[in-house]
Amino acid sequence: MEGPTDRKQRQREAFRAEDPASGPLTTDQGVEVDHTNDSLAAGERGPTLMEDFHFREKLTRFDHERIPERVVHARGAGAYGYFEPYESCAEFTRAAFLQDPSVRTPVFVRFSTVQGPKGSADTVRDVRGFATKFYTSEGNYDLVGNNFPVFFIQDGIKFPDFVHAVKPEPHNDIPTGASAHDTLWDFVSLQPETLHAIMWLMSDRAIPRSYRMMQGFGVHTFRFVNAEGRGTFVKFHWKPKLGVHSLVWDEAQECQGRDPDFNRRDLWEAIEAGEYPEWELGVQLVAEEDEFAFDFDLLDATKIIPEEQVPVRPIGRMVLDRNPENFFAETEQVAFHTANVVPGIDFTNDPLLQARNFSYLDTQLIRLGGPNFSQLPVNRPVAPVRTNQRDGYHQSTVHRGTNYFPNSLGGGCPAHAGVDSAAFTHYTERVDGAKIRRRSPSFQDHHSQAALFWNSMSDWEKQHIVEAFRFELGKVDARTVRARTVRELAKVDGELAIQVARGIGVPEPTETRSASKLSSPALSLESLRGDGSIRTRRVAVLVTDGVDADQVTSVREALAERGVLVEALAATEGSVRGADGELYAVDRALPTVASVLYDAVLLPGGPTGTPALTQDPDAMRFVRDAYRHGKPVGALGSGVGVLSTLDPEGVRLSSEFHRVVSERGVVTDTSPGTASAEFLQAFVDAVAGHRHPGRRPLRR
Ligand code: HDD
Repeated sequence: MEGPTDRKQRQREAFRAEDPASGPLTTDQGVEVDHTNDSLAAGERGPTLMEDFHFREKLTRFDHERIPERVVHARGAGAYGYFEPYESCAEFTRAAFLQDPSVRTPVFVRFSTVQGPKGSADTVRDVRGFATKFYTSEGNYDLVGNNFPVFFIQDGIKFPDFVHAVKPEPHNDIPTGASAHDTLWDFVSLQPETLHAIMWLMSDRAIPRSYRMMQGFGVHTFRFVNAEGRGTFVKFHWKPKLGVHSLVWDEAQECQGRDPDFNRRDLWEAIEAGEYPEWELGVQLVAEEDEFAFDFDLLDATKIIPEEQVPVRPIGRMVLDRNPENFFAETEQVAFHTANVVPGIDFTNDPLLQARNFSYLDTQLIRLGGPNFSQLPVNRPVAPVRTNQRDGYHQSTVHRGTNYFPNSLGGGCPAHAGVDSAAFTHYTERVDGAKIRRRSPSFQDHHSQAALFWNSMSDWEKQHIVEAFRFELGKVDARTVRARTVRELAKVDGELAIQVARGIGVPEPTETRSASKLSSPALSLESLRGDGSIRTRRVAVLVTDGVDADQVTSVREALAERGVLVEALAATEGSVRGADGELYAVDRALPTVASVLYDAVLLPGGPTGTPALTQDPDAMRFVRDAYRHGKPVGALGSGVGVLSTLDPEGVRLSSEFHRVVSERGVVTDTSPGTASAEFLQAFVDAVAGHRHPGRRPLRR
């Protein structure tokens, strides 16, 4: 991966004007401007003149630079790439982009948080949006998903209620980007259908390490339709090649201050460095005749189909390989819509999906100022567009000819597509029933799958969930809401409810049963580690005067070979003097960074020891935080001594032997000199393990 110097160079290039040779500054009307630093005035100290059309145009355009941000998912980051299927999916769907492995379909993906406004921090506890626009030969297909496979409500008519409850409270607009407040938990405790998604929200899935390291889900049951018109129910899954990894809560909170753009920057920098993120698209397929084979309703978006019951079948891969050139033009103006489907992909009667099919077009009309947003470059289909839709705000197409159907004066064009064509035909589904406003009884079990999720977690994941509930409910002022939530949790799992109750000062429930005995191992982060690659991980090496530079170089080289970004940090930028008397370059000064911005830390040694490190509070805080957050920590030679000052009991033992000791992500080797192959392998394995939650907790 490229180093910080290359990055700074690239950044400078990005700031260059589009084409410096294209000529001087002009007005919007193309009139050349010779002076934009002073407004036109009557005399050097006189009043500004109305006739300064350049001044007025410049200010007016500035005043109008903002458009309404998205009502939800306002904060996000996007990237372009491509999708290619592994093999033809013709048996199930006629969608052209899923037929031929040699055909690459361009995509644009936008990742987002939900609750916070456009300027909020990235690493909040929240659902992440994962919306993909496929520019297919048959028109645009949008898969507008999230990184959770379930949603908080079952019917879209409740969406405004849910969003009002989770958004900042109406009287003081607090909190920003957080769900830890009264109105959300009031809603949750009164609306048990939220419980399954709430379990996901309290889990580490809600604080992803990277957009590149999270799953995506279409959530709803959709329908594939093949060329014969046969339908098959389908659920979509994106699986990241790098595995699914999360932050820990303390770290996520600190990141909000240290780098509010943590996830956006990560995506941007990886793509700039040529480390293109990749996901596999998988489908769960259910034959139409098996619609009622489950103990939940396939139309209920608060339910998953456990992978152990219906395996996920990989059908293709997506690679993101290009950053947008202009955030506003592309990422801000991209307009997704669940009803953007192509022939071969259709809806089901899921009432949440049906509501979304109304809401997205409606929201784009107001957000993008009228009906012509599909002409914006990021939204424009690659398939030809021929409609009789005309005019409206910001029309940029110069239409010619007739604008109605049928016509004879325009030669009958555009005509209906022929019967054998690629035209979209809605799936033929028989529908009959009384006109009612009532939830189906098949949607009424709100607890079994919340319990299934809980049962599927490892011990440390359960621990994090309990701590998250305690944190969130601990911020709720209304005791009645805390108590009611715990009573609801007791219907999911008594043990969980008791543990939560103990942390928030409400009566412990007496019920200790669980709503389900089932579990789905595929849901645990333990089973989603990916291919073990450590590419793009960031490792900090703390250096001081007297450091063994050869040792650092050998570790750096070994990690760089594996695609890891290594940065040398010291009290100040510039360089330190190594034990051999040579200067060793420092990439960043410790006061400008923090352990939460790295995945692992290495403490090298030096023949005279590295006492300076233990004297530097920034360095010691760095190591302490990495240790507390369960990150891989490597220490060599006298670096082991630095580590043992933090956790004498945990590290002392291992430092007594001149050999490599690797325990819960702490890898030490007290032998002097170059790092051994054994140490390097153990450290690489620890980094691949990502997080080592079993480590003895350290106090701050
Ligand atoms: Fe939504 C945006 C995902 C339920 C109404 N939604 C939005 C985005 C994502 C999702 C990823 C951001 C798209 C972007 O990056 O521009 N939403 C979901 C998922 C849902 C869901 C996975 C449940 C399965 N949404 C949902 C419901 C409604 C909406 C039930 C309304 C009935 N969603 C919207 C919206 C937004 C939106 C108001 C705001 C901005 C936008 O559409 O473009 O229309």
